[in-house]
Amino acid sequence: MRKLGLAVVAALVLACGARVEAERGTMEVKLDEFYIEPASSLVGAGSIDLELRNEGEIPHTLVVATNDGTVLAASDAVQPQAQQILTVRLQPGTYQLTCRIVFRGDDGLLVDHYQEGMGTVLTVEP
Ligand SMILES: [Cu+2]
Repeated sequence: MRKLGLAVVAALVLACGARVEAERGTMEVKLDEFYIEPASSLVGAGSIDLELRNEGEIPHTLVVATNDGTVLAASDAVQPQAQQILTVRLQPGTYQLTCRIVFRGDDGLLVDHYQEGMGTVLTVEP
């Protein structure tokens, strides 16, 4: 009976392990005016393909940076309704996901997507 119990536990661990690995490899990140919405704010360490999906009406970017400002990965401008893959390798810790589009409008006022709300924190666990 004890052996059977161990086998069941081992099977569950293997099944869960495979599922977690699959989820760690890819994550959708929605971009819109003016927010960044990752499918999860918590991912496992390693290489991850961020599937950027711009659901807004203006271009956006995604920059992945450490808390001291080191940029680890940055997308090109993602056009409205377009998608782009941004691959980044992450160690355990916390990272800033931001859109870095900044421009001065015709009225002379600065528009900074980050200041408008396009910033969120991604936590990476071992
Ligand atoms: Cu933006």
